[in-house]
Parts: sequence; structure tokens; C-alpha cells
Amino acid sequence: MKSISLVSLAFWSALGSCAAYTGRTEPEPVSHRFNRRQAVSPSSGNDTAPDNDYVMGALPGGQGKSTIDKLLAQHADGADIATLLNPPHAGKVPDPPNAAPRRQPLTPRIEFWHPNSKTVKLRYGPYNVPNMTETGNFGGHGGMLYNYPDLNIDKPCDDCRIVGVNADLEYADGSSANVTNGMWLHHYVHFVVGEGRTDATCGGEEVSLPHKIIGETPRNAERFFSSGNEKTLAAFYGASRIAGYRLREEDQMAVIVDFMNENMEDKVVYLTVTYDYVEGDPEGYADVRPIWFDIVKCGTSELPSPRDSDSFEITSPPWTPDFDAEIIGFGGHLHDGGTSVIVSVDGRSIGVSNASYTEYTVAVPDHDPNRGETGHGHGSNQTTHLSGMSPIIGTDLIERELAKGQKWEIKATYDYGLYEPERGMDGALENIMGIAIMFVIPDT
Ligand SMILES: [Cu+2]
Repeated sequence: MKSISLVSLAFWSALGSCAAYTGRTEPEPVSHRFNRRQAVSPSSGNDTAPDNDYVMGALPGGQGKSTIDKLLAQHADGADIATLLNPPHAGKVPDPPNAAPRRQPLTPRIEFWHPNSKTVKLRYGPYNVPNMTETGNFGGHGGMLYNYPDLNIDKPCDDCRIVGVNADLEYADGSSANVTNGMWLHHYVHFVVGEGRTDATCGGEEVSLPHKIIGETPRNAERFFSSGNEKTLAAFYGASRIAGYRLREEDQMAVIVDFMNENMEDKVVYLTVTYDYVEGDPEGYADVRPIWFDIVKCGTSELPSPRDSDSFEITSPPWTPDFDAEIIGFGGHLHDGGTSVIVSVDGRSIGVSNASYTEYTVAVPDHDPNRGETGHGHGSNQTTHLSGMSPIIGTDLIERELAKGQKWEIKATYDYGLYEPERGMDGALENIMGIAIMFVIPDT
């Protein structure tokens, strides 16, 4: 059970079609820095990836897109593309024998804020994640289950209000699948699909690529939650009103999962999502709405990393709400090398979600970086990875009001001099992300 102090708030992000890039310091070439630090191979790959048209400086729409976003934009069937990106045996498989139960009631953990709330862990999948030696049909990375859609997953409850949520990764027997044994929750995106579920930041767009992957539109599906290795718990408390995310019987849930495997064999893992909820619609509860901010507007959040600077900031396209609300809180998502996500309104910061890092002791059987693996940044001796993003909630918030007509944006900051970025086995920089998920209570 997580301690109360870990309970955080949620984050969500929106998207923007033209991220603005602001270069900062450039003390010396990236490859030199990494040579000196002896943490990753000084491979030349990072300047030569052919599918990368990232352009430094301002990024007009259509430039600097990741390969998956380009593919998704070109093809009608997003789920088809996402499936094609993975090897044929990657993805959902049947439950192995003796697998732990898919639904596990836990001791309620946030009754302090939500009297009568229940806590339940659901296990999704399982998913087969290809081993390090096996590349998908895209990008040349091994050891990935890449942006894989899973539609119509189990819900924690049918008529209820969700008041807390967090995610993790497990093996069939319920043991933890994590960085130390070569499995990563790289990220997952959690949707609620149903009438009226308009995505706050992409609902006005004709096409939103993550929605396309699950075969929906941003007008009937909203991105409700997301998590990577930071595994932040989003719990709804600290506002002037008690509030929860209303889930109705007719709503469905879907996820896109993205896992990494640095083992030499395939691994079968479950995505676990632990929900706190109150049954029905108790009197006094206000609605919660997620707002997904993203440096990549309405894309899969993946942005090719800048290559000529190891310290940079990327600002999202602005978003203007068409409703008023009270802010509950937010949390960020970054990849390795990231240091913070700032959410701001009309140029004023309302808070900073800071990254924290852990030096992991990695014990992966048979792992041998010299065996021609093609995996996802795991061939190096890099063992320090992003492991937390501070939640900004309640009194952490500098401002707590969201109003029509304001200009909202986020800024993601990376410093590869402080923390090693993710690299492929060829040394090429992996895509980065900058997301903040904010939860608000709309005025009624
Ligand atoms: Cu990510």
C-alpha cells in the first residue's frame, strides 16, 4: 500500500500541432559528453536516423513529427498501423495457467479523503513483449511492445465515481515486472469512451492520432489517465469540493500500451491499474475532467529528440479552454533526461512537476550487449532512470482557477548532461515526450 504522501494528482495532457523549441546551453557536442561520462556508446547513430526530420527552432505544423505520427496520419486504420508496427506474436495472449486473479480487491487506501471509497486492482492483458533481439516492422528497435491498442477493457465499476488511479506492470504470478528485471512500463494511455466524452484539448480537432489508434474520435473518447515508470498515483483531493470522475454503465475503457523488454526472451506481462472509487453517485460529489497537455498536439506524444543540444526546453502549442473550472492538480510525464514539466496560464507558472531518478540494480539473465541486440537503450551500462514525477496538488498550486479564454501551455525541460537520455542500440536518441495531465472540477 502506498503511503499517503505518495498520493498525487493526475496529469493529462493536451496536444499541439506545433511545439515551440527553445534551445538553451550547448557546452560541447553531445557525443563528447557521453564519451566522457562513459555511460552510453558514443555511436554516431544519433545524427543520421533517416526518418527523422526534426528541425531545430520553431516547429511549424507537420515538421519534426515522429515516424509513428506520420504513419498514422497517412493511413485510415490506426489500429491496423499500430498492430503492423509490432512483430506478429507481440501483443495480447491468453492467461497463462495459474495466473493471479484479474480483479483484486485491496484495502481502501484513500478513505481519508473519500469516505466509503473502495480500492481494486485490475490486471489487463496479458501482453507478450518481444525480446531484445527481435525488431518490429518499424524503427529497428527490439524489445518493444509499441503503441499497442487494447479495446474495451474491464472497468472497475459500472456506476460510480473514480477518485484515484495509478498503474504498474506485473508478471503472470503477480510479481513485479520492473526495470530491475528488465521490464519497463514505458507508458500507457487510458481512454474512457462514450457519449459526451469529448477530449478537452483535442475535441476540436478533426483527427487525434491516439484516438485513431483505438478506432475512436476525440469527440467520443477522452484520455483519462496515463503513466510511465514514474507510476504517479492520481487521487482527487485538496479542492474546495469533493469530486470524482463519473463512470456510467454505457462507458467503455480502452488503453494503448507501450512496454520495453531488455531480456533475451519474450516476456508476458499484465498492465495493472489500481482504482479508488465510490459506488453510485453520492450526494455532494462534483465532476472531475481530465485535461491532457502535450508538447505534440493530438499526436502519439512522441517527438524526435533534438540532436544538437543536450539541454533544451520544448513548449507545447497553447490551449484555450471554453469552460471555467477549479484545478485539483497535475503531474508530468517525461522520458530519461527530462527534469521538469511546468504548467502555465497566460505566461504564469501554476506549478512545476519535477522528475526524480533512481539508480537501479539490473539483473537480467543472459543479458549481453555484445550479442547484436537491437533493443531500446538497454545495451549500455546505463542504470539510472526516471522513476518519479512530483504531483502538484492542493496548496502546491500557485493558481487554482481555469477560465474561458486563458492561454494554457506546458514546458518540458531536458538536460542530458544531468541524466542520460534513452538511446537505441545503434546509439540513436530515442523519441522524447512532454506531457502533463491536469484534473479539474468544471463549474456547473
Ligand atoms: Cu512516454
